[in-house]
Amino acid sequence: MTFELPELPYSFDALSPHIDAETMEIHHDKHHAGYTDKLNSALQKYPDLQSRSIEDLLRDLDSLPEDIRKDVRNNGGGYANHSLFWSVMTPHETQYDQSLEKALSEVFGDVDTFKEKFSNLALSHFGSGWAWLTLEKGILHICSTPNQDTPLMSGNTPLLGLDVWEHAYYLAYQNRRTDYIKAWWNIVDWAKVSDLYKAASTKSN
Ligand code: MN3
Repeated sequence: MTFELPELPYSFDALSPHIDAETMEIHHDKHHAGYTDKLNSALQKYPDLQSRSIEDLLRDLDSLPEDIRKDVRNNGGGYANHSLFWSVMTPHETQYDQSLEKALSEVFGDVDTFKEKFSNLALSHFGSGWAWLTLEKGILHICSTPNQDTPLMSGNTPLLGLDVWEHAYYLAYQNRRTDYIKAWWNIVDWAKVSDLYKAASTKSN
């Protein structure tokens, strides 16, 4: 068994004007496909590992053979991060459910303050990486990770992730990461994030 590049749940131009079609096509068909291929080739030598889930591999990097650990970290991380990224965006208007709204308000004050803090984190992250909303031991947190590192590596569950690598926005926004982040909120799939929150909080209870 090998890992497969998930299909985008919408067309390349569906998220436009917030994310343009050309960026989506290159990002999915080249970048995400590249991480997928490189992950599979790293695992080729180790058929036993191919049956493990990507979450499982990333949660336990130290248990992997040293010669592929870095490749699984970078490309497995890239594989998992982008799979989540496509799934938490949508061209349709969505609403968060009450349990997520309540949890966000408990931690951050209200949803707008959460968005502001998350945006600031995404903006101030130096270089390539991701901004995250995670569930850690039943509590919502925001954090950022460098490169393709993922909260899964620390045993936490990512609920929402924003790719701040330049390849995610440079064609349309050039150096204006602020504008990209601001536009991205228009295409967040709150229904999906609410579902992920429910699933993760059921598991951690
Ligand atoms: Mn990317």
